[in-house]
Amino acid sequence: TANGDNIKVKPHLLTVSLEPENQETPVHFINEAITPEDLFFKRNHFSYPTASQIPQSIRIDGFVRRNVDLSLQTLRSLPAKSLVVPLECAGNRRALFDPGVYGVRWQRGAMSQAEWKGVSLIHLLRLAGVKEGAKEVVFEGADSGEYKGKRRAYRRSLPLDKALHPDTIVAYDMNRRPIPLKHGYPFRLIVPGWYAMASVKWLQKITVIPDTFEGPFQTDDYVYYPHPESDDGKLPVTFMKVNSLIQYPIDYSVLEKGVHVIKGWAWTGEGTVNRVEVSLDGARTWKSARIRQDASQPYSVAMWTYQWHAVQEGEYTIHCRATNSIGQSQPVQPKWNRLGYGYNGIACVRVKVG
Ligand code: MTE
Ligand code: MO
Repeated sequence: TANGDNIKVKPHLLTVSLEPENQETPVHFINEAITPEDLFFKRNHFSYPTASQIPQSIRIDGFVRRNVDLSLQTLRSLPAKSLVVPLECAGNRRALFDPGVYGVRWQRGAMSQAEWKGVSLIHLLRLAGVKEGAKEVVFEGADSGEYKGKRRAYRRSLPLDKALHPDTIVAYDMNRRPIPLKHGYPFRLIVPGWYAMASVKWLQKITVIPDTFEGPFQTDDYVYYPHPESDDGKLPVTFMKVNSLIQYPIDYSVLEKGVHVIKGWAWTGEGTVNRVEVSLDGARTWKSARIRQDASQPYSVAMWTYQWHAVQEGEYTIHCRATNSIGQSQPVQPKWNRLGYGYNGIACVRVKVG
């Protein structure tokens, strides 16, 4: 039985741009649920913060009873929570949109998964005392630079209910070690279920506000614009869409006749993955795959497998399709949008048997 674990390759991060540094994970070669640090994708809007810009503490201010400064030591002394959470860039697979769109030309690897440990944001906000009438919480990273003609910091907001969800955490560990510099050391917001633009790295300021936040990374970018020119019908990018990928076999490979364990990942930002189907006949008929997911980690990517008896020589197109517990499934063609977010079209690989 072949399942790809025996393929002798040493994968590497694929550089999409050097400055700022944007790199894809070789998703096909990650055999575990956790992506090792050296293969974790990177997505940056600016240069990395310099040593003197790295935050020493997090300030909580705005519409609160008292301002609070939290050091790493204080955070580590508070009750901790560990969650396995995938980060997927909203622009993952943008290069697959047809007609094409502008933006970083991500293929399939603008996603990775880690175990994040930190403190629930709600505990920290309680220390500051959120005032009645608060509406959103704004998160500021320590990185900044020129963006559309102005000097900008990376800032994003969350509606109060998402900010107060106990699984929204301020993380300090990634895969049981301090978060690496490039992934947000020393503090990073983790927003399970949302596309990764929400998970602000190098978190230095948390500001509670009584109105709605506007900013280039909130109300210009990370917005679905359904039309090529007008802004009509625009919607903010929030939850990850239900999605999946095939890790084995690899596109364009030749397989020996026999049993092959087709495998891959499936994930969703809302609900849980409750079905993965595989097609071996060009998406005409579908069969259920076996899903393996740790019940204690509801946000984790689900690993799926399907035993294929490849008895007939020939060329095959293998598709996979995931469905979540609220009945959403992957489309053949996802909704086109001007900035190319949320691509979750059904994926396929083409192989030859014999
Ligand atoms: N946080 C800050 N401070 N600056 C950024 O540019 N990029 C966001 C998010 N958080 C970003 C950020 C986006 S769009 C993504 S996809 C993820 O970080 C990427 O996280 P990673 O580089 O750890 O993979
Ligand atoms: Mo992103």
